[in-house]
Amino acid sequence: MHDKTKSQQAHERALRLMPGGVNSPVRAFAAVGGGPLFIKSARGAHITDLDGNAYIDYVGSWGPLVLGHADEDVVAAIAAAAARGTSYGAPTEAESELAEMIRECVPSIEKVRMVNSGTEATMSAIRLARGYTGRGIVIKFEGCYHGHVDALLVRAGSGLATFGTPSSAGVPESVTRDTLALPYNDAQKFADAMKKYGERVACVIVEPVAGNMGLIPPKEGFLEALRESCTRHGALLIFDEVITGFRLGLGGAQNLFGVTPDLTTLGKIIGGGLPVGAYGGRAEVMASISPEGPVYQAGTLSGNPVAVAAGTATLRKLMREGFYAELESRAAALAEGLESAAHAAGAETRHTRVGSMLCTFFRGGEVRDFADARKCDTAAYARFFRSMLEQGFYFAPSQFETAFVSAAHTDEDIARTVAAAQEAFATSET
Ligand code: KE4
Repeated sequence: MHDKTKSQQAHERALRLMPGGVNSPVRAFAAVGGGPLFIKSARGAHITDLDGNAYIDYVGSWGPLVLGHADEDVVAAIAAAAARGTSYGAPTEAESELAEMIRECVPSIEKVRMVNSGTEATMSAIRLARGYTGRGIVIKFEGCYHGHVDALLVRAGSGLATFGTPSSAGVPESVTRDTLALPYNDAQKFADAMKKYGERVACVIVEPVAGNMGLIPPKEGFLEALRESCTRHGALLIFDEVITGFRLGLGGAQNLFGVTPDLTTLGKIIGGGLPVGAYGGRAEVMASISPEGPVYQAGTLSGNPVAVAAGTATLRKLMREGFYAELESRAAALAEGLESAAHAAGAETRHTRVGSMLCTFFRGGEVRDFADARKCDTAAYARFFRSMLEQGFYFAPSQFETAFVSAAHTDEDIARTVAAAQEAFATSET
């Protein structure tokens, strides 16, 4: 067993200072048991905890680190920018350079506004949709997570008729009464809702590839159905590409699936591990954003030169010829290895992969939506997670997340991970 004394001591100290001893809930390891690892450092595909235990990392800070940790070019760009001042609260050319790169890679983003997190991006995009259309209803899909935006912290009402009820304390019913949560991948239920409410719908927000209930790809025709109906009813289609943007290719999921949203939200990778979020889309829609238009949105550190430098340095490396092909082949090797390891051990699992995002669901049946995902044997996932951790492999501490492969993962890392999974599936009664 790894010695975790220092992490345990650090957690005891942190518990006296911060709720759960963490600054984001999933980090607390509540879903997998045992206390969280406190990290000392990371480089490439490797992360090291306070006790000196090293792991091959498939969390990658939940998606941003597609290059791996402490990429030397990204670190150098951060240092150089910081030496010129960390924030001016005034525009810089660096923001225009990053905006141009985003627009070049994601042509549907004719204009973009930078913010500091994915949550700010989705919160602002919804306000913009409501302001631009003059409508109130927002449609989202159960199991999709778009950050901790009040209006999106909703539990699906029973059936189609009832609107969302708050899924968090502190969110008043008044804030969620215009939010409708529907089953992901259910084009018929979506069509029924649009038939009933379409003319009152400001926007439909969706993860084009769902990464927050485990990894669930869109079913054939689902995204197209959202696009066609939004166009027909004058609602805006928002692709939340905070995870998939620059993860599934330079053009993200909208390019991969050939469906063009009206607005896109970005985060994670465009900050290269520093806090950058963004929302953008059709210029005529973005013209509603202050100071040009009546929809207010602001941020002290939005587009700050240090975070923008990290994002720009990252995107520049992603544009290298063959980057995604190499990433894809590594991820495919890992996914195939995990699936064959599970099969050999007779484990009841389902495996999904899109690009360098992958997931092992601990259940036998197909996983098409959140209702399916919730049937997973989360105790079996926890046993797998702990076995892999003990062997030196750090997966997400929850069944309802996605594993990420980075450019820093080597063929040897993948092979070692698969060998460890054979052990984990064989011994942890998964
Ligand atoms: P942030 O506010 O955490 O930067 O982004 C919110 C967000 C928006 N949209 C999507 C599709 C997201 O996945 C996220 C945040 N992702 C989670 C992990 N699945 C962040 C991890 C955490 O909450 O600590």
